Amino acid sequence: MKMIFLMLFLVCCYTFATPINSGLLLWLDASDSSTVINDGSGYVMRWEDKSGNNYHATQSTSASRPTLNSNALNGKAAIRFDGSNDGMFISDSLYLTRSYTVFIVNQYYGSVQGRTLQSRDINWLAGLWAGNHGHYASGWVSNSSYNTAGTNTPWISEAIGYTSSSAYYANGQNYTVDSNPTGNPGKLALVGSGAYNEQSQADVAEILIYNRVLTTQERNAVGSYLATKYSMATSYVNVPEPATLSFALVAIFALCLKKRNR
Ligand SMILES: [Ca+2]
Repeated sequence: MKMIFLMLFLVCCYTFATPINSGLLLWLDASDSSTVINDGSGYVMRWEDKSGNNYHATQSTSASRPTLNSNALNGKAAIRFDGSNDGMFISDSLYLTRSYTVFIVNQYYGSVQGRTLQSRDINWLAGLWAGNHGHYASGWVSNSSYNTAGTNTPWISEAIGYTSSSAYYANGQNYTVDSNPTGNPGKLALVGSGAYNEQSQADVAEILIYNRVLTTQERNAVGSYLATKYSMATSYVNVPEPATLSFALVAIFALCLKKRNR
């Protein structure tokens, strides 16, 4: 009986594995309400970084603060921007250069369809722009009529910055059109607070940024974590890390031995 519980526990560990932590620079998660700080008037003044680096997103101008919508994106919470004058500044201390891997879970909820995650220094964006999802890094890595974002349709946008090339995935599928652009984003912002005041009626539910290019296995682990959480059908396939699997097998073997020797 004990064995069955242990095995069930281990299976659960795989299914709800935490995202990859190595190289994690920024982790914004709207469904963790303890990280979304209200200004007392119903607006979000600070969205706290869960990576441990304290690269919080903030907005000091009351009229530009977004709201927390607890049922925005497939029933999950997201930070909702009004499409008029909203935006947030991600801490100046986070200066993003290559290499990087950026995940953003976002959607449009209305007809004002501008940017979601962008640079404050150059023309760089990951997520949504002009009715599409895509990635721009001083040049389009991916944006075309194939990338129509729709409304109330969530996307897991994934921007990958290698040292001398780029890639873009959406919902685990490769949408890279041109791998040549290599802009370095530098300081970051949400929606209208970046280098371009291109407003969006958009929901941003979660952002994870790494200071390196994740392996395919790691990308699948993070992508699967997000797809499961937001009830999205994607191309991400979660394969347990070999190290985790070995640990699980050793644990089961040890328990069997212990039982036998009793
Ligand atoms: Ca506003």
